Amino acid sequence: MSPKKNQFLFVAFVFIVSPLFATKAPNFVLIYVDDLGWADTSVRMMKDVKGSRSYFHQTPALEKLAKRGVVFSNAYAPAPTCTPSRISLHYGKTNAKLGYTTVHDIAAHDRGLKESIPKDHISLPQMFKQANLGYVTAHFGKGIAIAKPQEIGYDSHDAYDTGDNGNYHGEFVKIAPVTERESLPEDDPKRIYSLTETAEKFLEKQSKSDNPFFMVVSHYSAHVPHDASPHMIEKYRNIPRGQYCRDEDYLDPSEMTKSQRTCTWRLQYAAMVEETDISLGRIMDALDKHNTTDNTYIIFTSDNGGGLTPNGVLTGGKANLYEGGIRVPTVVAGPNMLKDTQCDVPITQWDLMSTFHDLSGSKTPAPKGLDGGSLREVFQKGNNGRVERPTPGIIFNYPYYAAAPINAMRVGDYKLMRQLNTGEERLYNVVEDLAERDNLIKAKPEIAKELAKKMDDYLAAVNARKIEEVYKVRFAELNMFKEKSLSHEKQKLEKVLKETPTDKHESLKKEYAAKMENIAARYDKQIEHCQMQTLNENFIGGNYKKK
Ligand SMILES: [Ca+2]
Repeated sequence: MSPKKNQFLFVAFVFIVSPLFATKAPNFVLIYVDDLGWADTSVRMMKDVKGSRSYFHQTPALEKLAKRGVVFSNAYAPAPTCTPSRISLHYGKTNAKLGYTTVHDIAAHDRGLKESIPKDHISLPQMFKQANLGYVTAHFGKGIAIAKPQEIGYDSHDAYDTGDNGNYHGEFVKIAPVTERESLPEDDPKRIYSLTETAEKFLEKQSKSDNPFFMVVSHYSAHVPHDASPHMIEKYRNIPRGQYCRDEDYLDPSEMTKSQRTCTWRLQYAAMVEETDISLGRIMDALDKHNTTDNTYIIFTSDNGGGLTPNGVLTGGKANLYEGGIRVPTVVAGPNMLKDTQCDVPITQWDLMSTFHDLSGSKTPAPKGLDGGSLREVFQKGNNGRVERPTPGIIFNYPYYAAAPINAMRVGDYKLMRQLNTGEERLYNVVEDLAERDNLIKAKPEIAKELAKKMDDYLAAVNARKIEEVYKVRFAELNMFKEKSLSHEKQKLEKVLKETPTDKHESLKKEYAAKMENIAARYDKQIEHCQMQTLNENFIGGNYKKK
């Protein structure tokens, strides 16, 4: 056999039998942090904006990831709170289309979305399965609230028997029964370390398989109640004081109120953010160890804007639609991506479904009705790339009954916000005016009109909830809760009366009458609060009196 022929046969042999020579579908690791603000990490989200990072918190692993990849300066969470963001990310569609827009979205209930799986929509893990490329999917940590991970198609998960993994799983070893609740050990604050170990084990297992994977590591950090390792808190006590730190942050925890210790203690918050970053570092190390870094996309981001420390130069935070509530720290690294680059093209988390579908190489058509576009071009070309979406912009639908209800839309450099109680509109150029100080509604009426039309057309097309409907359903819900509670007490009284001698009936009746009065008063207060909320004219906040 001639050497040439021999060589040909060898190549043919390797090509046919060795998976090493086949192009393997890439892996995806999504690190989803809870309530982490835009300027909460030590990575500048914008190279020329000083106030786009924290000068106190230290997140060296994210710095390393940023060097390996792209920092997205204009990356948006789908919503300003947890649940709607998680649902939108998982289905690649806007909250307006999915009909799930707020935490405890009562209006979603009669659309079949509450406590159930969104009907007629394909989830991320289901999309990966449909690709027929052998993807193994895993979800560890905080869930998506309306379904357990296994119910929306994840192969591997750490879901508990008692409902979806909610905030309590970042606090207790076991949730139910309530009497057996036990706090997580001191060395596992917010379950950060055990969650990391679960992810590491999954990566170890996958390293022995030829199947590509999609893994979500969904942190309970940095949601309240905050927690961190004592040694890490001490580290922050002993480094130069941070920009946002106050005297009270340097008290001994024994001198603090419970609320200070768990919700506002900024040394602890910094420590918790760093420990979350340690987790990212360990996952990056595990990928290196298994030689999978080169074929793995790592997406690091947050489900909504920061709720504690100010979001750098941005206005607002969690639960409102100023940039501080929706713009989130986002860093992505992976195969064929630019390195150490900042990309300013606006992106949102409902783009991830289209992106993963595209990058996986799936030949199965993408799920129907997606609102996102593939980020392939911006991953590879940065600001020279484009994101093609079927939807004409990034749209936020937040008809909330317990805070300022707002719809907003970002198109190009502009963002239009509309207060749903009053119809008042505000327009900002969020590129030139990051802090949204200069309302351009009078100066640029044509742009405002164009954005308003796009927003209204889209919302009408997807039959988005109107605020009036949301209030109506909320009032009905509160009245239903009130009636149920009262009737429950009444039944209890009737049962007790049957089991008790008649001479004690009068006092029992009085006791229950007082109880029922309290219950009624409690619900009446909530109903009154919601009534006042209908008068809320603000763009930020739940207090209708604030201007
Ligand atoms: Ca959140």
